[in-house]
Amino acid sequence: MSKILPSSVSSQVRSVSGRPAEASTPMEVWQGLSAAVVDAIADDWYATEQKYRAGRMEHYFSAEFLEGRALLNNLTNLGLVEEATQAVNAFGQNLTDVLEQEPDAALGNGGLGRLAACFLDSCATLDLPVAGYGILYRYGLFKQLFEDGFQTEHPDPWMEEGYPFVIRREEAQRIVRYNDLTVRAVPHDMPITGYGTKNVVTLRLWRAEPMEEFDYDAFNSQRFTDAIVDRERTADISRVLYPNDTTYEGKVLRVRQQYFFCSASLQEIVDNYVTHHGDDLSGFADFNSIQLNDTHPVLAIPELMRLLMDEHHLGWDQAWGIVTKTFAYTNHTVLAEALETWEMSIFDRLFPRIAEIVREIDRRFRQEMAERGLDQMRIDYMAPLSGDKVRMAWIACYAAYSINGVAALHTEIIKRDTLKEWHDVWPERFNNKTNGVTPRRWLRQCNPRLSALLDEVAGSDAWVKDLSLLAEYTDAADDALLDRLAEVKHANKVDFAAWVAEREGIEINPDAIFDVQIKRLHEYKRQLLNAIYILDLYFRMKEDPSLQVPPRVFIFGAKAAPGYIRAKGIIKLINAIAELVNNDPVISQTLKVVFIHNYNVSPAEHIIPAADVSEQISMAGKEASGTSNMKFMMNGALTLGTLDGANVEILDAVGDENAYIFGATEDELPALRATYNPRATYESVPSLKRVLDAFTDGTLDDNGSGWFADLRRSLLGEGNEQADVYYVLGDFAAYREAKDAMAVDYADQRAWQRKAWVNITRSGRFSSDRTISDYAKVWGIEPQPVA
Ligand code: GFP
Repeated sequence: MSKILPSSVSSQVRSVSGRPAEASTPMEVWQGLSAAVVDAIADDWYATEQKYRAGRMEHYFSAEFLEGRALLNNLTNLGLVEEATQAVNAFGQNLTDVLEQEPDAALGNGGLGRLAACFLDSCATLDLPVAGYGILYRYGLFKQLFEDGFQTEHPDPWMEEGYPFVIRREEAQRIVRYNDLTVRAVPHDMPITGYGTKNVVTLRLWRAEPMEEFDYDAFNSQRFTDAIVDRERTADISRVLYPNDTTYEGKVLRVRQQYFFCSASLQEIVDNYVTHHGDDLSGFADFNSIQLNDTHPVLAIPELMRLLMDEHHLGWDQAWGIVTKTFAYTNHTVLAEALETWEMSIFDRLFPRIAEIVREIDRRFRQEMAERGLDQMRIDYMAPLSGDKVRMAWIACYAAYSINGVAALHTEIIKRDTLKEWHDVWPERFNNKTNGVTPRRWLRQCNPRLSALLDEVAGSDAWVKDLSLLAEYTDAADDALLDRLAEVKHANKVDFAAWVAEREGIEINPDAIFDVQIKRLHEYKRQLLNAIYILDLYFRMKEDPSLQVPPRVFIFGAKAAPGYIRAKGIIKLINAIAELVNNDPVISQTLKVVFIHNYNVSPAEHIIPAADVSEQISMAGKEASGTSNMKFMMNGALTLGTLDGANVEILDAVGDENAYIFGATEDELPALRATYNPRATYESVPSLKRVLDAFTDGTLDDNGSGWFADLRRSLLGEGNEQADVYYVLGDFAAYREAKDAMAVDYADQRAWQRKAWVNITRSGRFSSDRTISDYAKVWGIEPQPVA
């Protein structure tokens, strides 16, 4: 392993700042140290790329890669943390301060994008020939602030000050053509290092740039705005992560983005094939497979058809034969948004040739299904085109050689419901790939204390590359070890409390139970259920001051999609409850509510090691997998959850006595719902009425927005709207019982620590290394370590 020498760090810092390293700012030191890391891996990165490009490769297409910070992750993977500490100490700087300078690369919304990032880490660690492809968004996920408890959104220009881990490859640019615009796609590569290996995976992010900087003639004729019109239209393509697509123009932009990175990536992959194997494309699928991370990259299917037919002169049947051996598709949710549909008029407007190919896919699909004997209704349901809509998921299912869900229960649901018709025709295409998370970032790096303890217990760091090794030590939990574990958790909680005090201005008690729910804000994830519990507990304590309640801190982190008003209402509600609880002189001695603003990857790294309780309370059947549940488990928090997504498998791994499971199950819900009356539940479950009435009786202030009344209405129903779609009130009593029991159990610290230890040591199957090893079998790739 090449080592970065202190002299290399200081000279990199000097070249960034133009000053002696001692006089440079922490930001300049971050830049210089990062450049030194890139320098240290450059040869290995190049060697990996050369090796991979010559053989069979997997290409991971994803509109999102939620990478977070890179420097500490790279230092951890390369075993350079000590050396970097010394290098910066040598000129009077402190590594922690330096690391805090780094912006998060927030090129994703939540679980789907973070999963892609964990996957690349595992591919690198396992030496697997994989590359990632996405978009270099200038603005990542919006920055969230709270103003009067309301979420406000602000741009996140994450690489404006320079970002050494992204390297522009001008020479590898491609041209992407739309009917109304031609643009350059310029790749920017991010090295993804693995743990204890020389292999470095490439994440290639495309940036849209104009063919010409500006229109010189227009500028010279003082038509300044006209001169830059095309430049701005082009820049729009890679400007923001998720343009608002509620309007037609927003949809056009979103489709443009999707085509942009698919076309550029495929052009490169096809060219690479020709370079290594000649221009007979018939063997393309022997060397290339492409994983479609959700439907966002599905335009790659007609685009590969176009490239094979129009540029490489294959006939339809031969091209389709290749396409159907190339693509695999992952479904991440059963919610409607996973099944993207676009107006055909958008395709006609942007790329008539792709539109034509999609129509031909549709025609042939209908013919093939008729030959198979499917009835017309079913054919109409499954066909790629429906009226003026293109159904992207259906194109994916038709073309993919493999279709997977992301947890066992979710895969069963898509086979049974969401993609049933497809499963009926091609059952062999379906398989499950339960998600995982990388133990490098989510344990080794974010929880150094626990990591050191595990090294000691296991006698080496081998568990970092094979987390299943920890299972051997489940029974090693004697009193001495559990004392150490308790010390680790307590120290993490003290650190976290200091971080919260500084960042949010709220004092919390490190001896309290830290009860955490961090994930995108969505009604199905039921942050509202958690909020209702807290308000109920508050009223119970007000009513009976002698009630014995252990100190508890309820911690939230979540962003709501800017156009999702009800989700924003839930944020405002939780902030209002926080206001009420935290300002009550008596109650606040025992309870605190903290909503961490601008939740992102790096806050998660502070929160997770300090958590006691992991809230995974989605309505059963709705959370495809969840991945924070796995991160918490690895760090010794106990799951309080429904039998949903990967919670089911977590329960299976740890046993009933080491998790707190409540609520209606997915197979019980249809019958329960048939007779469910939320209003009756509200009337009959003790104190539920009191809580919901507090939404609107002046106890909580929504600043006149009417949002709390809307939330109440969403639960109790009014007019034609279906009430309590996510069964919040239905599950409330069971949730309260489980959560109360958990708080009581916490008092027996020894028993609690034992449960935490079981969770940690049984988390092996939730390492993304396991997930990726499973995918690698489907992809037909083997480890390719560089010498
Ligand atoms: C989505 C699903 C999650 C799943 C991830 C990764 O993430 O259940 O774990 O994808 O497969 F909903 P979010 O959009 O919920 O963040």
